[in-house]
Amino acid sequence: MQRATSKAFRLHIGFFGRRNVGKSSLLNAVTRQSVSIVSDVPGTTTDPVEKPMELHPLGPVLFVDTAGIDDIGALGAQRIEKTRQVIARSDIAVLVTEAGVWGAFENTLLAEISGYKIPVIVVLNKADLRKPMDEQLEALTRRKLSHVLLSATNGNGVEALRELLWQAAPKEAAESPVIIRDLVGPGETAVLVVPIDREAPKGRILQVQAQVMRDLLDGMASCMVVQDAGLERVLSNMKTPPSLVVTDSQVFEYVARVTPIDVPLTAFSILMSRLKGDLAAQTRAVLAVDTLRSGDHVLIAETCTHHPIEEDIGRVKIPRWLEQYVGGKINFTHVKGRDFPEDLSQYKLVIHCGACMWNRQEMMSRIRFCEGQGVPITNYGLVIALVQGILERALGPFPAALAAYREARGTDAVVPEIESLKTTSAMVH
Ligand SMILES: Nc1nc2c(ncn2[C@@H]2O[C@H](COP(=O)(O)OP(=O)(O)OP(=O)(O)O)[C@@H](O)[C@H]2O)c(=O)[nH]1
Ligand code: SF4
Ligand SMILES: [Mg+2]
Repeated sequence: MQRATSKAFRLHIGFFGRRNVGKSSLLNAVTRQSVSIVSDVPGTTTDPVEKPMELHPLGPVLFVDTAGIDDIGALGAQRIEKTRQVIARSDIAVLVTEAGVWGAFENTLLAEISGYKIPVIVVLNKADLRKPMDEQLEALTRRKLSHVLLSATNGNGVEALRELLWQAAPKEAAESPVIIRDLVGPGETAVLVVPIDREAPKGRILQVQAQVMRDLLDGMASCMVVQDAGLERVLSNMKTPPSLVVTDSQVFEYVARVTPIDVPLTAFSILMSRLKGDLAAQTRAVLAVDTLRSGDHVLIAETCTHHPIEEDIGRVKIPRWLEQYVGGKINFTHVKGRDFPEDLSQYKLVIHCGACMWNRQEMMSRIRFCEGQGVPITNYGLVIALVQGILERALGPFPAALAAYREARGTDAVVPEIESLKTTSAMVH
């Protein structure tokens, strides 16, 4: 069977399944918005409901919620045909069902999806009501079907679904993830603050800085690169304020002071957390800093084995700032590259570099490893922003992470536009 060409460059992700399994609820949970009408009356969704959004780090996607098509007689051929058309233009299919629910309908749907040779992810929804029997899970594993236990009602499993979507995405999408170009539109300007101090590498700039510049160029945006000392002058000379200032987190506090409050600001390492890791989870984890007491153990991990700049941040600056913040002595352990303790039980917190040299899967597996041991893992830039009192500002460009932080901290969570402050036409190229 020939696949219909996707109508645009967005990755199309379709939600399919019987009526009432929670497809529309899942769309709302993934987008954190009320996009599709939910009700306990089977057959609520009659026509496909589309929601374009930024799904980091994949970039622009189009989620499509479809009508449940189990009861052919009651629904009519037209509705079934519409759902079929969505299958035909999907890049990834999400087959939604519930614990204990799998029959001829799911097998037929799966066969139809397989005909288009697109990856499929099975969601066992309503996990808050009941867990699947072992046999159902074993059958999915035997058939090599990616699956996730999820509750659209309480949100458990939604992050795992995002991860599976990332893994299932066609290679081209995964190879050119969005770093910054969703935040700075075509024709707009970003200011990048790159301090050149004793530790700066001679005659070159860091890979992460080069990657950010390249991503801006890909998005037809421009950038000004400036040292911290020149920032104030550059900003005051600009006729139009920049769409974003991105700084090396070592000079975060100073840059926050001289950048007008209405200009969005973040750090290279926070962009990296979004790209390589899980910004919302790493942001929630940074709250562990507030629970640190004198004598606690903290693990500081760096991906590069030789890197004087990060070494200075990891070995000198972060320890100094953290001890000042906590008001006591912390026991720091430093690890590099793939060295990582098997047993994390003595650590209250893991602080990781931006991992710009690693691929996302490697960083995510480290995050999952720490989470599996119940130890929060955060990121250099997030810790520095917190101890310098500018975390909320640094998260301004990432409303979903900011909401996750506020929710974890127990303050009013403002429900944001998902992941991205704005979607610009930069994505259309
Ligand atoms: N407890 C629980 N209820 C859920 C969950 N997800 C959906 N529901 C409920 O299941 C019912 C159906 O949800 P919908 O999202 O409308 O289901 P749908 O698959 O879109 O249904 P159709 O549009 O009719 O095909 C609603 O009453 C939801 O509140 C869940 O994870 N847990
Ligand atoms: S991988 Fe980590 S240590 Fe290496 S340059 Fe990137 S942020 Fe720095
Ligand atoms: Mg529905």
